[in-house]
Amino acid sequence: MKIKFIGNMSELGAGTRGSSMGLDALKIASFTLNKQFFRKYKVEQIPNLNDRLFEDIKTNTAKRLDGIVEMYNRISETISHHIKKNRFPVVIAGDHSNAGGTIKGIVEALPDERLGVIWIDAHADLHSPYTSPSGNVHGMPLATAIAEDNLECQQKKPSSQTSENWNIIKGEKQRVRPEDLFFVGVRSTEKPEEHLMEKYNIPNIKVPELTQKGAASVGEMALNHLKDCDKIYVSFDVDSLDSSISEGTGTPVPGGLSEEQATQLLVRLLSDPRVVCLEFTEINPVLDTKGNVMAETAFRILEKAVAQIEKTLNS
Ligand SMILES: [Mn+2]
Repeated sequence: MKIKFIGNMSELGAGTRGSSMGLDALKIASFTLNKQFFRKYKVEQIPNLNDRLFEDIKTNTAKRLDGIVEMYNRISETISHHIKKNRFPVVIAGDHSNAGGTIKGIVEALPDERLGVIWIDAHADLHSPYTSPSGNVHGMPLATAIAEDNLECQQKKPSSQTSENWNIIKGEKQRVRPEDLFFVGVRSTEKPEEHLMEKYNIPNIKVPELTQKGAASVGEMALNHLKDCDKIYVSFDVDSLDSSISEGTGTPVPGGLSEEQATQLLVRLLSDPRVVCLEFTEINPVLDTKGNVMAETAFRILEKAVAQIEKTLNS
């Protein structure tokens, strides 16, 4: 099995512009840090629809959802193709809405396997068009994975076109069971998301607890929690990192992980051969007030994570 790098620079789901530059920012970071990483790992790009950002927003409860429906298909086709060819996709994505397409692709490639998801993020990303205050779809990917409208907490009335498109990206059946989700670092949530986290008893290891227990043992906890899953997807939103490191991401939040904690956590998770895909997302150099610090930090974490994937694949 070999690693396959995939660039998916769609930023249709974000509320601020610039995460489509995340991969370029990582490449620049590799030059700054004098690393040959991207000489070894060539990146296959999924064509995006970011030109649609110049068009008016027609669907306020789920902005640019028509484009995101199309992206879900492009992403899932690419991801499932590589997994079927026995490759390990490492995805560098623009905004986090794309992760819903990645999950769709994994499930399409492995329809008989039970997929667990470890979501390392400041946010729960469990909103739907019925609950989202902003309408930004990067807050909704996990709701598509567990096929959840959350009507118990309904606050918005989407148009019929939005509901139709939402039903399309949710798919006909649930791709991931809610009990197979595991959160690390989630610390900025809204009521409707908290309702689902309680309802489904989704574990969330916040940073103080992680600091106390150690990042590696939290990784162990997550893997144990998903003991009944055949395969695991790890999604790393860089806003899980503490905002004092860098604000080079769409929605930075204080009280996050240190670089070392994120690295240790990912290395522990990726030592489990059940992990089939890793995604890094929401690096936004346009918002980075310190230069390219977010991408440089993410690059160092990525390099160690990928080294662990190589080790696990070769053992
Ligand atoms: Mn996220």
